[in-house]
Amino acid sequence: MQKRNFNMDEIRESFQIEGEYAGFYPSNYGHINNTFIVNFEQKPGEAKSYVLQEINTSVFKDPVALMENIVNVTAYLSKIIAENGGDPQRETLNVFPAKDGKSFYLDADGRYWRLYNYISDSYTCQTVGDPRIFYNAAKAFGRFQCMLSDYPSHTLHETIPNFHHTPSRLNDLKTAVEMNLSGRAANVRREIEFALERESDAGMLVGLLEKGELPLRVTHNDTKLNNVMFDNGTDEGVCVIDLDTVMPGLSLYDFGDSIRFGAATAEEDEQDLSKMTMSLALYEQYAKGYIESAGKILTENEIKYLPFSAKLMTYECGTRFLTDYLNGDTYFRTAYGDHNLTRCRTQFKLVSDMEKMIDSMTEITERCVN
Ligand code: GN1
Ligand code: MG
Repeated sequence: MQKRNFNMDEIRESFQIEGEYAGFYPSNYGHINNTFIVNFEQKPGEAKSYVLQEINTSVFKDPVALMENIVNVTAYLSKIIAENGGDPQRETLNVFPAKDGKSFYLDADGRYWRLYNYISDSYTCQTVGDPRIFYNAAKAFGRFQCMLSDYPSHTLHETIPNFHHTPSRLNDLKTAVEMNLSGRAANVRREIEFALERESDAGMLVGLLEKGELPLRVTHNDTKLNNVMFDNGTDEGVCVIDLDTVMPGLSLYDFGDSIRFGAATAEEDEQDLSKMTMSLALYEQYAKGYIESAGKILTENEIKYLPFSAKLMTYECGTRFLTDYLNGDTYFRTAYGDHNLTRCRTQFKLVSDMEKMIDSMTEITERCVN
């Protein structure tokens, strides 16, 4: 069914928000959901902002279960933050219910909407300018990991099954090559080869998990730099956002994905591959911040595989971009025809570079532990 344009008046009136409506604007940095900032004036001239999101239901097939996870996890985080003397309205997302008490509003076109607090006096980053920012991001994700370390993981729904199960991501690629729905397979032989040649890496972490050599935790699973809000004054990471994929997982998924995105010297869709590599200096900042904040809960094996996880998560992400390219761009939002291919190429360039740097990454990690 072709969806009509949504009606912002109807949507915002469906939530319990105090004050006079004062307009909205789109804020789309992610590749998945549709995000808007909506403003309300509680007193004349004093606007309070909220984050309104349309949940992408072709990616998140069970939005009700997804919202149940988020309500429970954010309530849990709020409690811990308050107990530690923090401010739960700034240091975690909070769900504002719809007027019918549900955690979302379902509109007449079958679209799911949710409303969060806006983290005031803060900003996001698409790339690391100052290395200190990356160190601060690591501390924020490490803290997030620690706060959830006693959360009962079996109570969480798996919002996307096998999300970081790298072997099944590789299988998805093989299926996409076979189906060749977009007719593009012949143009990307080199990229397909690159992914297939690394098949033995794909099963490494899930293999260790199955053998009980890595612990299952509650993890964020999408630890891009732009999923941390930084304080305008101190540049500290105040709040971790984008909680759709908070599920049982490996701490290494979170560490690896952060390095993939934040230690890269160019954006995910840089066309000039010569600009794309991994910065060892940034790797060090992140490893330092993450080990300082989460080191106390990490096992020896979790530490040991930190460098490898960066390579694996980058490989997995590149494989997903390539799969989507072959499937005709149905998953990630794209801005031009070869956008997913460009993204795949930056990721595979990073993988090759990380393979050359793995010994240095290991040395740095050991230095951060001691
Ligand atoms: C998506 O929504 P966003 O942009 O934070 C994707 C991640 C990928 C990332 C690549 C639910 O994240 O897994 O690593 O794009 N999220 C989902 O930029 O698939
Ligand atoms: Mg996301």
